[in-house]
Amino acid sequence: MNIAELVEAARRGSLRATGRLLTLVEGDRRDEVLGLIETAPVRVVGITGPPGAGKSTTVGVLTGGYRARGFRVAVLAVDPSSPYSGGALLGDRIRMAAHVNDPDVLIRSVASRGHLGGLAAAVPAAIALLGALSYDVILLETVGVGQSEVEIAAVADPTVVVLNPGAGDAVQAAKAGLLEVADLLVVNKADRDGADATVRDLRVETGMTILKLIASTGEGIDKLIDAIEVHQRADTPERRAARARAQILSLATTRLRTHPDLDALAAAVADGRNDPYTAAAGLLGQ
Ligand SMILES: Nc1nc2c(ncn2[C@@H]2O[C@H](COP(=O)(O)OP(=O)(O)OP(=O)(O)O)[C@@H](O)[C@H]2O)c(=O)[nH]1
Ligand SMILES: [Mg+2]
Repeated sequence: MNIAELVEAARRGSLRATGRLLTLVEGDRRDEVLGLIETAPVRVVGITGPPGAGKSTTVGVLTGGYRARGFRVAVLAVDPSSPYSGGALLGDRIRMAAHVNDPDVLIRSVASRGHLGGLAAAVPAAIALLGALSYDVILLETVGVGQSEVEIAAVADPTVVVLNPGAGDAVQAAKAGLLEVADLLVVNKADRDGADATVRDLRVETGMTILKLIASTGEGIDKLIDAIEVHQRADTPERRAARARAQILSLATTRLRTHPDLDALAAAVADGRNDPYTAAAGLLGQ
């Protein structure tokens, strides 16, 4: 099948064709695919937080909640330590199993290595493709440990940060800059001791309203979906422009990092033949 045929098959609902197109946009045929599709607006919900906070479990129950509302759902798990296929945690597998045979749910792990331009370049293209293929919502899971390649806040609206009861999580989140990117803060595992204290601490620290969630039972998920909805309805041209600016900068930085002249310019600056100001202007083609 050529790309046009793949797009046609994906439009008719073939998950296999969609998967192959996603592989193409992650690689060196991105522009060919993007040239053939008409972009459509799609909601992107970012789910991030420390390892093990319950992000995948939250994504699982969110998927169920959105399906119950009639939405088509795509899940992109970016560089997960517990991928949805292969070595998935038993809990993940059971929770996502409800959706595995649902043609209106696509679950995809975005690999972190070996792709042109890295993840930062692959994710916006995948989002554009999925929007064109009439998905209503994309759930984007990334581990927020401070050096994530993807600036999730640039593509997601809202960015939901998932934390757990206990002082350690809030401190770690603050250190990793997670509190700054959070549009919504969730204390998951609220069945554990200390949830209310953590909610109070986070409220004092951020001034935000904190949602409590027990993702493993789904308790609190409707409130989370409602809060996501309220946030999306409040979107403004300014907020869209801020996200677009961050995306452009992220893509431009990725390109500059792999610029063919970078090594030669660096060598010239290192041995004094050039100065970094001139070299930087040269890199930007000025
Ligand atoms: N007690 C309790 N356990 C939970 C809850 N939500 C998730 N868990 C458990 O926490 C563990 C980690 O959950 P995951 O959903 O895999 O967490 P994650 O943030 O996706 O983990 P990584 O992708 O590995 O960073 C699993 O054993 C879950 O069953 C909850 O609300 N309460
Ligand atoms: Mg996970």
